[in-house]
Amino acid sequence: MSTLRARGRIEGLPEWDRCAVMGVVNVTPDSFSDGGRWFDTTAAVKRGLGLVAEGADMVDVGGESTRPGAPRVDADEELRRVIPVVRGLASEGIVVSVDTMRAAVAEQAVAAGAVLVNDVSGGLADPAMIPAVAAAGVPFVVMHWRGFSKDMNNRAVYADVVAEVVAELHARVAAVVDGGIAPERIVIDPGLGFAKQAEHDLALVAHLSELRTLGRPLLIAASRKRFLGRVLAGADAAPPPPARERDAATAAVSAIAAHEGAWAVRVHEVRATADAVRVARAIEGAL
Ligand code: PMM
Repeated sequence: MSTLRARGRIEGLPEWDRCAVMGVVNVTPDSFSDGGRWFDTTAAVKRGLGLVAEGADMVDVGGESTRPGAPRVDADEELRRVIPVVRGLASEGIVVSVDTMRAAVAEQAVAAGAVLVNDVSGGLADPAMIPAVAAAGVPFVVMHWRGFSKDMNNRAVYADVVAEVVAELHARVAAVVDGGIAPERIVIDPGLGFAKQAEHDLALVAHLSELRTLGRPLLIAASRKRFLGRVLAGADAAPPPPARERDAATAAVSAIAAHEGAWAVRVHEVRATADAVRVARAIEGAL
């Protein structure tokens, strides 16, 4: 089977002949890696358009920071941040994903033109999410998640992180299908950095083929995350570089993920990753 076919396709989304690039627009004052930079509608829409111009295939719009320790934002504020940006980008013909744990935000985002719901809790945070996505008939990202950001690091305890993440994702996919979302519309994501230490993230990236045994397209979101900071800091307790200096490292993961058959990678800076997935595609074509 070719990698292209193995990468999987998702009902309701365009099909790309390589790993797709999801650019990130965080409409938040406090996101882990780009917080505050796109915290107004006009700037956020412009940013999304810029990401597409640089080679993004879709844009993920979020209004709630999930950095470790982050408090929750209230639903009205999240709607106020996200919906106009979704509407603005969708009206330009962009494939828009909404990054939210709230059913109400997902529903209104779909009404505003979003075609994919990216829920970092995989439907666990809001019991209304799965029925809402099932009713909307849009694809759904099921990420591996063990609890809200404020204390998720306490849950980063694994005997075998790869086996446990695979088993927990398997259970979530079953629950999501039970809830009425078609299997052909489900994307899975190991949730790098969510209830995970650097060694857990590295082990998951090293074993993407095991995640692919779940039989669903795989989204990988390594962009600027702490584990890359840890790798770049080196061994002698030097401080990690700030998030914005982790884009080359992010592109390295993008190349690896594309080579391993990931369906898409989610990144804050698109240019290098757009090149990486195209190089991976060309190499695949030469096999
Ligand atoms: N990570 C963040 C936000 N949304 N969505 C998915 N599907 N997977 C992730 O790993 C993920 C996500 C946190 O990153 P950011 O706040 O730096 O964008």
